[in-house]
Amino acid sequence: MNKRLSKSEFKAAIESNIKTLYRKTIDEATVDQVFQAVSYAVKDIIIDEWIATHDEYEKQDVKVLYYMSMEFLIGRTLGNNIINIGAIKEVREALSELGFDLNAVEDKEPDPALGNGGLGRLAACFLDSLATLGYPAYGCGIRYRYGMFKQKIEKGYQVEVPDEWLKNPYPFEMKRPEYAYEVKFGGNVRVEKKDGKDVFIHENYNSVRAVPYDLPILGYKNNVVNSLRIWDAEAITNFSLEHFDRGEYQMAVEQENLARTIVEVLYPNDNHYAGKELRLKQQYFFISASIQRAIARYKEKHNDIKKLHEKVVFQMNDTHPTVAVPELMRILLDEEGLNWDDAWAVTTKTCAYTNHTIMSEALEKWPIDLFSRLLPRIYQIVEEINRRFVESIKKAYPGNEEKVADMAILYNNQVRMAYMAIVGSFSVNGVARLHTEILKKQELKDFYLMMPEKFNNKTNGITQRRFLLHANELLADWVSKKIGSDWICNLSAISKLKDYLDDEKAAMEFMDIKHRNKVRLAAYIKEHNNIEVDPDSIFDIQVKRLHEYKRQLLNILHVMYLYNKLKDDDGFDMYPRTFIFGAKAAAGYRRAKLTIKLINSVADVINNDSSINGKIKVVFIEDYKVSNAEIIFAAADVSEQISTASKEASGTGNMKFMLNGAITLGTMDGANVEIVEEVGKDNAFIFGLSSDEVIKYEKDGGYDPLEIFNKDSEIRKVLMQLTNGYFSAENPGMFKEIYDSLLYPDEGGRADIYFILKDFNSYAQAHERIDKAYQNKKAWARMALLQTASCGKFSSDRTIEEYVRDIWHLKKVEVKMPKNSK
Ligand code: GPV
Repeated sequence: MNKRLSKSEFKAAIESNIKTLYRKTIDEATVDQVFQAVSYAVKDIIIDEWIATHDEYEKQDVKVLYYMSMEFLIGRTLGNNIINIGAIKEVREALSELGFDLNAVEDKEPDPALGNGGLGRLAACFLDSLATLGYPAYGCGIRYRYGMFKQKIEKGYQVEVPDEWLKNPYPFEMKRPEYAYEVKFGGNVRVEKKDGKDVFIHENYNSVRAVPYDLPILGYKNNVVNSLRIWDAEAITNFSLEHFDRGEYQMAVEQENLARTIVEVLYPNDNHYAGKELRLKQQYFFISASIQRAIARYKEKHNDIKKLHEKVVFQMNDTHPTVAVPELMRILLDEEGLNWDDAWAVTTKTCAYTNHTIMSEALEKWPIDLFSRLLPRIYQIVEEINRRFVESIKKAYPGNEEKVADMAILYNNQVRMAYMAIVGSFSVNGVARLHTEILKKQELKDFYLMMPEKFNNKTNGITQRRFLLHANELLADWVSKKIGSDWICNLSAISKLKDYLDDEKAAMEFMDIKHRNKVRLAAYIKEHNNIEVDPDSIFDIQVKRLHEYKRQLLNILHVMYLYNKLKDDDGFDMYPRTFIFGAKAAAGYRRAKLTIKLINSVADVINNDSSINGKIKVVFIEDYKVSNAEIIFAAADVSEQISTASKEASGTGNMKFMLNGAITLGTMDGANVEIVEEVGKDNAFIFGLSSDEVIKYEKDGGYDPLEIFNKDSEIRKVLMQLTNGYFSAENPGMFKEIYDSLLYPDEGGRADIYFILKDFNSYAQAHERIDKAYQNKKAWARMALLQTASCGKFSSDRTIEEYVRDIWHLKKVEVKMPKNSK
């Protein structure tokens, strides 16, 4: 860090910004205004580094990664930016002398929520790591006017409220109108012969202008500033008199509408494909703009487009950006004049694909009529990609028509996006070892057999800079005091904490910090839920999107079971437990929303029953998001990672809890497997079916939840409470749907498809082990400290280094700042 502002320089900058932005003095300013003023002061420093970084990239003519994602769940950036420019002390003191508290100021930032959950947050962690490691990269995404909705809980029900994150100007973004591109939809394609060659002319289309906004992504104290480029849409036609005169009013209205709707809102679906036309428009919109820009940038310095892959790599975050494959082909064929084979060679050396799920309901399969109507030229190219691919299947498996049916990109009047992504990419990766193995052996077996060299694993990771350094200052300081601060940029160094495992004083300090973080969360809960929780109870937390496969239902059914035991069984006792939930349900996901209502109904009854002496409290934290997640992870004792084995591709919350010293209660699913490998199976609470067992039941049948229901009176009692109004006196039938789903076959002919009753007893036993373990304070402290000490592998820095080594082949860049530049 060469450039530093002193405390008094920050003070002066803040005061002067208040003056120019609001014509006020600092004593008249609101906290909101101070947030803006501080942000501009910080941005001013960032800009110099941003310029220097891009100058360096230019000078070294580096290879650039374009990380293409429909979602970037970056969360608030002011606090992180202050840390990363190394000015936390100066800014905090400057503000304090001006009469403001930095935390309160940070709280005024809207939480940019351009993502749903794990997939979007992973993209944000990756950007953080790329910048910190000094790799040239752009995030490419959409500037949704409304991000993930805000969740309100009213009478126990989720209510969605629009997220107006752009209501006030967002101080860190920069509009870059000089890099605007046109993106075309609809119309038709006319073929003309020109010099004996077919030329494809797209006509009668509607179009919008894609205009990028850049958000700075700061590396940690290294002067590197990459960009997250999010695209806004503007109308190309404006309502000029000319158009009225020419009768093009209709066209002008249409294009205005297209521009307005295309970036209006993030689809709030996680792990679910809804097949909406507007969603496909969003996909093509940001992909076309991003690729047009990437190619224009490449051509500023290079004239051989056939070597594009030497300087450019496109990573597709799940299948949502897969139109990148035919869009790149279109540009190479129609605009750069390459022949098919050359264009295909370039494309398949430039694109790479990450798979994030095996859930069949998440697989994108666009109806051909919709796809071809919206993207006629792109569809022609997809047809040709498919025709050639089908030929190669036939060559590899002569006479095997089944293979063609199983693998063709176009099948059953649908475009199978995952298959196009695989065929068009040089790399296909899963996000945890188990997940990648399932892809290779089951879901994508045919593709793996045909092109094994493409498949690889990249186990997910998280950034310790946000989820420990920023989220848990007390613990971060303590760790640095014990072992130095290497862990901030090299998380494997945190294993040095293992020297303290049997140091009782250290373990007690660790638990004391946990306690203080529990007090902080308890205060948050008191303020937001008006529920008193005891920081001495076990904080047992499940926060993540609400989805049946994640099994929040198993968790709350088990809470009901414990409550029954406390009421019915005089011999039963338990250590006080606070069960904390946080989860948004997709707006149209009825059963998920009903589960939220169930959790809140159970909470109402239990929290108000004084006969159980506060042994159980149930809290549903409203509006779970990145900013409150930071408070939640820091305060957890137990991390609930209880998905049906094989369903959670990786999970990343599991890693955030581990980093903060919470112990995993989980199934052998996703990255839990690797977490257990790091801490040892005696230092995790593992239960339930294995993924092989689940897959076998799914294939061969043989599981009947009614058998369990009939045999097990405790489970039966819990289930009956779903239909007898025990937790919903006002409407006894309210939870009947959930009851039915557990016992009776669905349209697919199976009941309890997430094996909740099957895993119930094993889950309950794991909870008993926790109850027992927690009562041995010393042993628990050791186990908790061991979690933090063992999480080195789960840094997104490690993940990024693996992507670089195996897929992206980027070169690290150093950015030096002239001394005292201003
Ligand atoms: I596909 N994931 C997500 O958050 N949204 C999606 O639409 C899809 C996947 C998640 C997986 O469910 C997690 O297991 C995984 O950790 C995460 O993506 C990041 O890879």
